[in-house]
Amino acid sequence: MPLPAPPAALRRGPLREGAFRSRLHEPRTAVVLGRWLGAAVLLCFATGLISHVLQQPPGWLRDHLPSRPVQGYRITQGLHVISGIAAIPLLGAKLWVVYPRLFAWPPARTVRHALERLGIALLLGALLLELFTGLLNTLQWYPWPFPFRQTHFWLAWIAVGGLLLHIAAKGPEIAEHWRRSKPPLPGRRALLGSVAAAVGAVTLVTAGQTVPWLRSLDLLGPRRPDLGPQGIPVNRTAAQAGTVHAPTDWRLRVDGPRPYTLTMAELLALPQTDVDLPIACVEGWSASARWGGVRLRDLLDRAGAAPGALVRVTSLEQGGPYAVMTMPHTYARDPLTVLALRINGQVLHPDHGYPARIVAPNRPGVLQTKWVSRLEVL
Ligand SMILES: Nc1nc2c(c(=O)[nH]1)N[C@H]1C(S)=C(S)[C@@H](COP(=O)(O)O)O[C@H]1N2
Ligand SMILES: [Mo]
Repeated sequence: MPLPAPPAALRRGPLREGAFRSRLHEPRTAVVLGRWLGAAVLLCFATGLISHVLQQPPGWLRDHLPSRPVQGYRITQGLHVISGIAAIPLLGAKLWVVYPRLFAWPPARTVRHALERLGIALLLGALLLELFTGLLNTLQWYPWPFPFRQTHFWLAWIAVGGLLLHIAAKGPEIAEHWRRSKPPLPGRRALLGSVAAAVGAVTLVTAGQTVPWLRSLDLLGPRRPDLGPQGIPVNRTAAQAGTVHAPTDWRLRVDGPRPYTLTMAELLALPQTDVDLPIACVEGWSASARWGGVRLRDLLDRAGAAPGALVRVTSLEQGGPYAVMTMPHTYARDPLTVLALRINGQVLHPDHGYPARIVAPNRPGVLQTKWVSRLEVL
């Protein structure tokens, strides 16, 4: 049954007959692109949840977060940013295929149709805002008044909820076009090939910010993981954090059942260890270094800490969201978790946290506290 045409006065622009001439505004192309986009969004969502939980675990999960695999967070956060960036050209292409339906007449045929369109508006709004805020976050640019992390987290649920409802509502149509049509529609392969090439290109020129063997192609990634003092990037410099001059009489204070303080010379006289661990920033870059210092658990044992104790780490930094960090025992007891005094054999640069910083395996960069002044056994 042909759909009614809009009233004569409205039959212009996208509402005139034959306004959309490409053959490719059709369901099979939408289904193929929808599958790719859906896969990217779901991967991005799952890895985003992992990041959220590692950074701010709910109470019941806190003591069960794994400190392995060592490169775990680096990989999941790398995939998060890669899949998020890939979703941008995929969403663009998908929207191009289906946008003529925006001008369907009448705008709502039935209540069900109206609800479906409302759902798509919600899904699209959430997804666009989510990808936009995420992309700007990789540039460390926060030009909005709302808190990034909570907004990004809740928008993700709206987007994925909307996506699942959309898939359910379109189920029969998706099923009908799931398999390749014969004969193939001219032009479809070329379109899909170009979209795949675009996704491949944006991935190749940005993934080098976290994938070492793609580093030389990292043309558009906001960070080069090998640029920065001592060959490692810096997110927040000592000057920005107001800790440029660590006090000359700096002491590490350790509070617990048997509190004590240590000078730098005393710290250096303790057994030292070297660990190879990455800094994996939530903003999408990561880089490995060899960190030298004292095992955190040795310092905690000396203070008489119980094995399951939670540890609070305080920075010299005044204020700032990362000045105080708590560490569950699964990280604190890990033999790879160190209070680092050296990076790649050199004394820490002030921007990397001189006099001392925390480095732990499988933890987001934001929790690798720099300029440490105090440890507390809670
Ligand atoms: N005290 C303090 N520690 C901090 C930060 C900070 O702002 N203040 N930034 C964190 C973030 S977001 C990251 S990614 C790492 C980066 O470490 P780097 O600058 O040595 O590469 O430090 C973390 N430690
Ligand atoms: Mo970070």
